[in-house]
Amino acid sequence: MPSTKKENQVTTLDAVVIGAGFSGLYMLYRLREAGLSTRAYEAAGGVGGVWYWNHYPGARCDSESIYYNYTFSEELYKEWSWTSRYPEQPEILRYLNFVADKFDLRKDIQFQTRIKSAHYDESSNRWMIRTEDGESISATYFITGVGCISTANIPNMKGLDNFKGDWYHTGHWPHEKVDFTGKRVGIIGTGSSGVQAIPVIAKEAAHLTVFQRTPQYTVPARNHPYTKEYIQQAKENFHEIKKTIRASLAGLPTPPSDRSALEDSPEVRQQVFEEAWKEGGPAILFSYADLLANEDANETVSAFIRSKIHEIVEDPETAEKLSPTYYYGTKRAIIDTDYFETYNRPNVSLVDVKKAPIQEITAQGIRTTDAEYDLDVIVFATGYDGMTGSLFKMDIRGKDDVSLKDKWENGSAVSTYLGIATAGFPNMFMITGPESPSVLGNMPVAIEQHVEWVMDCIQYLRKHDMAAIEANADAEQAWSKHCRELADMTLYTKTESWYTGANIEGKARGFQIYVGGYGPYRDRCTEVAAKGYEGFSFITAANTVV
Ligand code: N01
Repeated sequence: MPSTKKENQVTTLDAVVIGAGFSGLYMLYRLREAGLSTRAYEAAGGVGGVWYWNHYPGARCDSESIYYNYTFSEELYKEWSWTSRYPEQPEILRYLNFVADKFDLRKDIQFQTRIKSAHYDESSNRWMIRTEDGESISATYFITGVGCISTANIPNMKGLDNFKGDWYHTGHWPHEKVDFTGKRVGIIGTGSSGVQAIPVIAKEAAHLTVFQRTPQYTVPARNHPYTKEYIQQAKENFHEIKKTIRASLAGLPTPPSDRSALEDSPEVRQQVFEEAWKEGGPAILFSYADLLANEDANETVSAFIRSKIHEIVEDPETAEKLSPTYYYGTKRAIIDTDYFETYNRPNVSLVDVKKAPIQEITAQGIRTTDAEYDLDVIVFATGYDGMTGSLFKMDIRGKDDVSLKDKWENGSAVSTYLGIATAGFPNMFMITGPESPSVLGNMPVAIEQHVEWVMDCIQYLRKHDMAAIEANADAEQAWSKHCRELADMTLYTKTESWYTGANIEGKARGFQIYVGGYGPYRDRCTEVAAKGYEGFSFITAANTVV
């Protein structure tokens, strides 16, 4: 439903939810179920969040589908049947539309509406939220479900406006088919998106040139269709699956090994890695306990994957160019279908743009410092301004008119309490905000935990007749410190990646994700609530702080 100009209208609601992806849909469902007047605002023309926009060729989830869904409703779980181990984007989008229909959510979602600002008014303890087309909404609770990786990073390359061909970013892919037949295509970026798109585009294009800055480790997904029996078994095990993934470290049922990679002999280790390689998916990352914590342990798996690259890629020079040197897993661990094999195709070439950087986009294509490449289409698989990008797109202001962007010093001083709340912004809740475990696992599990915690908190406020809740500055500082200390115990902070903000020009560096795992994080959040929301203050209806 396109919105119309509504400049003078103020809608009054109990809660406003931003986004209609996995987070927004479930939050809306729970708030409405609890009897709160609620509306979700969504910039896209339909539900799905990142799965609405990430329509690029080959887009697929890298968590196994029977776990990559909601588990709050047994009925929903049993009504939906996934078709393959790793779901394709169109199937995930169909699933989210199915959820929206089943729970009749669409009637409370305003599509094609971007939120411009959200300002907290201390005298009334309410948020005033404004849309880009001038509508104002006054709400008690302001809840962001904007996604951790939803603001596209289109590098500021000289000359893009002059390019005569078409160009696309993977995260804003058109919904109509982009036809690469007979075209000379260039793709920039070899992260999760590039690694998925490259093999598919290569099959269609006349020629594909991959502009690679950092080579990537990726392991075979070994995707396959599910049998009816397998799906049936998952449905029968619904309660067990739900319990296991909710208590797990990464929202998946496979428990990570408790062995060090250095405890095994090279022969045993090789066998362990070979088996994980054969199994596909994330198995290799979980094969030893210390792969992300110990440099020598990490080198064992990194070297194994490099040896596989040399086995698969026929041209030794290309294989060498494709071989990464950073610590495996410290950029997002990728799973693929025929990624390295694609470089054996005669219509694919690899350009190392670390060695010869891109100088400019010309009318005809891309010019690097040592060559010019004529192209009909350029695909930017250049990622996202993660964690804070989508929050900063809105002008969010808390007490004393302080903006979130200023409080967090444009990203260099992000601090939250539990990744859900931040001091000075009462009644604002972030679903999978910075300093929550979010992207380091199977997202729907993280999302459900946050939504349920927020819902319980709101119920608590209503039951105790409290106007607002606010994170305390000292609790927040302690949480942020804890997050940094945990991250520093891992290898994550030793690699430049979007996790550390290093992919965005001028963005401050810092690892803004809780690495302690979903299960322990859930326990901590539950404990905080059980202790009467320890670390938070309450504002009474009479506007006193208790
Ligand atoms: O983005 P990325 P993504 N010149 O930031 C390169 C999730 N996701 O969209 O590594 C040249 O990982 C950049 O190079 P470098 C998942 O969490 C999940 O692929 O910075 N190159 C890199 O190669 C993932 O982690 C799924 O040196 C430039 C690439 O672009 C996150 O989204 C699928 C450049 C960006 O990689 C982001 O993944 C897709 C420049 N100026 C995404 N700027 C699944 O579930 C950037 N690059 C499967």
